[in-house]
Amino acid sequence: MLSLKQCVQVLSMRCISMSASKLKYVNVAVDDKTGIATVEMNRPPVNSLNTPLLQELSTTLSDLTKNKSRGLILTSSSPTVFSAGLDILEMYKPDPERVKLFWTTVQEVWLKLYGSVYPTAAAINGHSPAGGCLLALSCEYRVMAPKLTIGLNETRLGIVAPTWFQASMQNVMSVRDTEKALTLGTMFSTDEALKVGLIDEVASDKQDAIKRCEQFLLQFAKISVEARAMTKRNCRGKAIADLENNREADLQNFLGFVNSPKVQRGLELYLESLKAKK
Ligand code: CO8
Repeated sequence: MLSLKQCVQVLSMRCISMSASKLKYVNVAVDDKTGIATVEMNRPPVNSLNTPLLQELSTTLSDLTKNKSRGLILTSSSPTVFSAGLDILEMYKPDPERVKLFWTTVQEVWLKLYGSVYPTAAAINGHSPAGGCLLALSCEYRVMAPKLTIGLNETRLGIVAPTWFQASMQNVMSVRDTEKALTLGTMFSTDEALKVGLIDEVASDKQDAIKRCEQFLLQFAKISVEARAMTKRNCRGKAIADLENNREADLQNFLGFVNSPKVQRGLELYLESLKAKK
């Protein structure tokens, strides 16, 4: 016979799988022993974050909250890329209505992930530039496979990382290192990222990264859920409130930026440089 705790776990697994069955770009698997959900971004070739992928991430994060998840491990189905960041095609020659939805969904995913009640960890199994780095930084713990790159490289595209991107980095790195990394648009190697505190551990591969994330999350099994959540809120609350109270202004700032001819030219050149690699 199942214990009460097991019944709750089975019920929550079913709820998650009901939403998960409708997802195209996100794979969700909940471990029935630990209650930890592994969420795998699955939008080949590089998990660039377009509106549908962001919407599925947002739905998944809400499902985890509803189901009182014991924890989230965020990873990627790609063997080489965690996420290539925001989909540049959503920002290049943007459709006016779609680009608004795009940015408000980026805001929504960050608010849900950075402020989640349940504990979170990123198993970074591939390169993680810009928005990919932001997703990893929004988690509470980061484990990365060797010989990869990670960073907020926005200035290299002629873009300014919003203050909440900056706050996410400053939450784990010194103010000095954050300023240097953001102004230079530094992409750190795995070893460099460990040195500056951008990641917490180096793993041998994806499975090892997931295992180490799980070990981190399991530490919370003996901690009061409420005390944990309130403490996390105290640590992260200011950055969250800053965006929650200024979402429209942040959207207008983004629209002004993305619609400027200079930024459009920069995005065009960047897209060309990606194609030219081949
Ligand atoms: N968006 C859209 N398409 C992309 C992106 C992207 N971010 N990244 C790669 N692609 C495309 C490439 O153009 C290529 O397309 P195609 O097959 O049609 O030629 C395809 O994906 C595969 O790319 P690669 O051949 O480059 O794949 P690799 O495995 O060799 O390299 C990398 C993977 C390392 C991820 C590499 O693609 C890369 O460096 N990508 C760019 C990453 C980047 O700089 N992203 C920045 C996005 S901007 C952002 O996230 C924050 C914006 C904040 C805005 C704030 C405004 C106020």
